[in-house]
Amino acid sequence: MSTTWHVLGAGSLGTLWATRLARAGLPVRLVLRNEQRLQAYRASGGLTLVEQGQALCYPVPGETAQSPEPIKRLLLACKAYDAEAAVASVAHRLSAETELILLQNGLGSQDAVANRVPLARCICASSTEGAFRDGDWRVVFAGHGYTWLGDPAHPVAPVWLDDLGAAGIPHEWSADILTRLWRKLALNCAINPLTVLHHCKNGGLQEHRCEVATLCAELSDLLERCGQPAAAEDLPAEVERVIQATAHNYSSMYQDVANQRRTEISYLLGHACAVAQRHGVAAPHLEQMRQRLIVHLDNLGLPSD
Ligand code: NAD
Ligand code: KPL
Repeated sequence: MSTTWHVLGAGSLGTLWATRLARAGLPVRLVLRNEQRLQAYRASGGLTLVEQGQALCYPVPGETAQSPEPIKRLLLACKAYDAEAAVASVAHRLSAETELILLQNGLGSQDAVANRVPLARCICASSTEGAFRDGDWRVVFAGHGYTWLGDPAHPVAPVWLDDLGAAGIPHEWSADILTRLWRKLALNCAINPLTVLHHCKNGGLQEHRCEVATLCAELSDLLERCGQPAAAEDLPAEVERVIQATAHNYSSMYQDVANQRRTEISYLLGHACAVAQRHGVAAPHLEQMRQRLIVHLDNLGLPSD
């Protein structure tokens, strides 16, 4: 009998994973915040995945976080700023046998979660898949991609990666997941805040090459001096490549701001600036960018933490 996948966070990525796992016949349960959310979910009949214009509903069973049953495998699919509180809400159900898969972008939330549940194994993920919600309990699979998974504390891959293969979730076990997370964080720091402040698509940054180059130089220096030299390799060239390849897209932070949603600033630029300070690395342009972004978010009435 396969271990049940408990999925906490019925948003874009949580639904994308839950529906594909369920479609493969694997046991999945959706963990909801409270009884009210559970009743609303049950009334909807299940989770809907829209793929290539076709919508299919999967009746994944739901439960509340407060339920007493033990959790052996937990996919934490909320935003970085919600991760610690979300895992705390199910802490009474976790044990030394529990494995957590952390889908959060950026850095900082993974350590916060691991400190909350020191006995459980925490596996970090970095994903280039794309999905968005187009209604309650409904998600559109917008961009095919890849998910890298790894455990900074333990290099051996878990056997349940087979479940991901069965579910058609493209993935790879990564022995250097921290390098991947730092590299993605650096890309996000070089691109996302500037797209918000210049109010442009990623391609619009071709008009702001100097600012991008300055941020890349500080990010590369920071990565090299905080023990992540591999994440710094050819960073400016990759940032340039991503800007070109995604020229017609709006960055995820731009979309959050445009939709009046809280951003993950503290786990991206905020984390980079905090680490720079801790290591005594000068990063004046990153810090200035963070301050400008905070003022911009404050002016829009959005949370800036
Ligand atoms: P989302 O906002 O669509 O979904 C998060 C869900 O978690 C929401 O439904 C929210 O209500 C729920 N949640 C939060 N706290 C909870 C709690 N205590 N109990 C129960 N539910 C709770 O977010 P998302 O877009 O799926 O992003 C999740 C993470 O994945 C983020 O860090 C994001 O940056 C990253 N990511 C997203 C995508 C994407 O395409 N959406 C791609 C790559 C990475
Ligand atoms: O991941 C991204 C995002 O928008 O969050 C890219 C496309 C790399 C831009 O930083």
